[in-house]
This record gives sequence, C-alpha cells and structure tokens, in this order.
Amino acid sequence: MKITVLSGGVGGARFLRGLLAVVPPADVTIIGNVADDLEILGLRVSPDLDSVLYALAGLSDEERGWGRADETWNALATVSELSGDAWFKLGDRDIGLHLVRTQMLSEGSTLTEATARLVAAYGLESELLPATDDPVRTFLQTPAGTFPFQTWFVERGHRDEVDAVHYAGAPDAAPALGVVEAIDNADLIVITPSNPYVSIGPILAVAPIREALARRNAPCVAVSPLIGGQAVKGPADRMLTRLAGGTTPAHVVGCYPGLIDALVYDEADAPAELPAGVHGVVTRTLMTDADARRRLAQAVLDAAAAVA
Ligand code: FO1
Repeated sequence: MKITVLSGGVGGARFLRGLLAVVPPADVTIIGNVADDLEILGLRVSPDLDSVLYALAGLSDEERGWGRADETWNALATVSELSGDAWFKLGDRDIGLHLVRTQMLSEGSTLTEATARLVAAYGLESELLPATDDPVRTFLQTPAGTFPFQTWFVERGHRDEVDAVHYAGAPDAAPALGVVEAIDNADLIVITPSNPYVSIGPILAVAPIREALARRNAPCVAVSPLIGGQAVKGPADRMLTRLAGGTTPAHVVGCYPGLIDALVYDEADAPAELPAGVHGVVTRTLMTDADARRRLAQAVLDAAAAVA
C-alpha cells in the first residue's frame, strides 16, 4: 500500500516514526513543509525537512523535538561572542548538515536533489520531498507587525496573536518533482498532527498540491494536533481560537475543507460532531513513547479502512 504523508513540524516527525514502525518505510512518501525555511549565517536551514530526517535516522533530540541528540553548541557560542545572529540555535552537528545542503544549493542543485542526497546518506528507505523547490515563506500578521515565521516563532517566542497568515511565493510556486504524482498514486494520504496554519497550510497553498488532494481517489486521514482543545506544544490552539473560532475537532476539520475523509482525534475531545462526510476516530493521540506512536499510526490505518 502506497502512503503519502503531508508533514510539518515536530508533530509530523514524531508521527512518522510511529507510522514507519507499522508499515514498510519504502511504501511511504513524505511531502514536507518548506515555508519555515530560513537563510541565517549564510546557511540554508529547512527545519521541517530536518526534523523528519533526524527522526527517521534516529538522530533527533526527543525532548527538544528539533535538532540533533548529543548536540554541542560551540559554533553558536562563537557567533554570540561576535554579536552574530545567535537567536536561532544551530548546534554543531546540525550545522554540518546545513553546510552540505547550502553548498549543494549554491552549486545549482534543487532542494529536492539536496534532500534526496541527505535521505540516501542516512540510509532512509522512505522518499522525502519538499513540497516545492520554489521559495514559499510563511509570514504572520500580528498587532505588533508582520513577521517571517522564525522571527515570530523563535525570536519573539510566538507571543504575538496572529490576525492572518500569508504564504509569500505560493501563488507562483510549482510542486516539486514527484509531489503531485505521490498524491495521485497513493492508496492512502495522511495529514500529520501538525499546526494546520503554519505546517500544513503552506503545503496546501501550492495550488496544484491542493488540487491533487481535492480530486484524490484515495482516502485522506488527518490527525488532530489538539488534545482537549489544547496544543501539546506551540501556538496551534491560540491560532485556531482566533482564526477558526474554536478548538474542537470540527474546527480542525474546517481547516481542511473538502480535503479529508476522516479525522483521528483524542478521547479528551470526544464526543465530537464532525461535518457530514468526515468520519471520526477517537483514540489517545499523545505520542509519549514508541508504543503510543505505533498505536496512533494504527488508528490512522484503521480510519482509512473504515472510509475506503
Ligand atoms: N525552535 C526553537 O524554538 N528555537 C530555536 O532556536 C530553534 C532552532 C532550530 C534549529 C534548527 C532546526 O531544524 C529547528 C530549530 N527550531 C528551533 C525548531 C523550528 O523553529 C520549529 O520547530 C519548526 O520550524 C516548526 O515547524
């Protein structure tokens, strides 16, 4: 069974670890968000692609959720001493990956090619595709001004309420090679438990990707990122409250109009009334350990079987 996963952020990477424990990794194509990407200290950083790479390679820092385990921070300390941009914390090991990616891009490779090389180097069997090779970037409009994603999220600690989300570059962006085919040819499409606005939204903002999902033949199952109406980490709950008017499973479904057939959501949010045509599956969604991750992945497969 071919499974295509739309993934963003830390929740996406955690979910994928569970999924790849219950299905053959070679059956899975991952489409990653790239609108969080940034250029900093001369390096091209793709946080959401890297969260997937590190998670699948068994290299991620489990507690932090981003970056590598056993990290050291010597380069960043020097950046700090020299009054450079140290607000975005790049560890020494992580920097090594950014050096390789940045060199490949500066020599003319696409992000898709650079990512494929990293996937191969780590011996991963799943395919990891950036949603697009074009520069799509998320901007948050807030009462304090409009900020690029990482400025708002990391530098300002996502303290500003969000009035609107913009995906700069999306109207002109083309899907990366293989992305639309992966959706068209999938037997199952999954949307990971990620922030609908800043993790999945930028993928769907690329029109041919959204269109492929809208005309899907395969079931599309989303996992809610909220538990008891609250985000496990990050600003998803505050964003849904302000932008969607609430944090129930129905509000999550409302972020994906016409695009999903089932929503897997937490028992703390049950019972929920979902819009017609969207099947609900209730389970425990907190991914505390390998067992919990596997159970959640299995719930997604069960949801797919129920709506197929
Ligand atoms: N998140 C933070 O909260 N603070 C950081 O300093 C930070 C650095 C960082 C470096 C590399 C990387 O791949 C991710 C990093 N993240 C950091 C996470 C990242 O900003 C977000 O988790 C994602 O962009 C959200 O999808």
